[in-house]
Amino acid sequence: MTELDLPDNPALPQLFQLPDAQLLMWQQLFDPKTSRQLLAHLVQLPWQKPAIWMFGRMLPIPRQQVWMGDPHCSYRYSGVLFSPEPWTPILLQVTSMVSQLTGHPFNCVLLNRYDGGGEHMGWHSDDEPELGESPVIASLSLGQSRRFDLRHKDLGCQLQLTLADGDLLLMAGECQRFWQHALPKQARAEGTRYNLTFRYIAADRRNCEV
Ligand SMILES: O=C(O)CCC(=O)C(=O)O
Ligand SMILES: [Mn+2]
Repeated sequence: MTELDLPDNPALPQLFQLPDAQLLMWQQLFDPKTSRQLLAHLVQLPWQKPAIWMFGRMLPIPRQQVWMGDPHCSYRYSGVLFSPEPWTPILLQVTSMVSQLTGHPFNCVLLNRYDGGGEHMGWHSDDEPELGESPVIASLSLGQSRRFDLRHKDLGCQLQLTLADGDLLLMAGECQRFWQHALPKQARAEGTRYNLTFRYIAADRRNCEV
């Protein structure tokens, strides 16, 4: 299978009115068959649990990941430089659909895999220098539903969302400058969840291997 049957006319997104951020969510983008096909593709990717700097030590991340994108899209994350896996035709197709739907270009994707509710991602912003001044991040969830939290860095307001199979969340505007987000542990969420965060790295912002 090299092509998915992707929706060409999805419903309009929900808009969240937040200070200092533009947040849009398209719910349940895929029919069950397409979602199963995409999951079957994701399972086959070369998942890794690299060690990164956390709490002053090199520790394995509490999830698995794959970094994929155009050849220049190296990405430095918590002290480690990741070189991109080449695009698979299916993920290139999904990326192009996400770009078309959101109106933003994307040329790389961080794929995360959470095997059960103990796997998680701590509070952070996607504000690495290679992503530019105001990064636009599109986040596609598949599989197990999980809670997703956002908090404003100065105002103290919080938002809790549930991200379910096929949901696409767009974090735009100044979201990465003023807000942090996290995928907390969730004891009863036993199934595997995949999340794809689409990003854009300009060719002149590429990382140097020094
Ligand atoms: O799994 C999620 O929903 C969050 C992923 C995320 O924040 C990231 O990849 O930077
Ligand atoms: Mn993030």
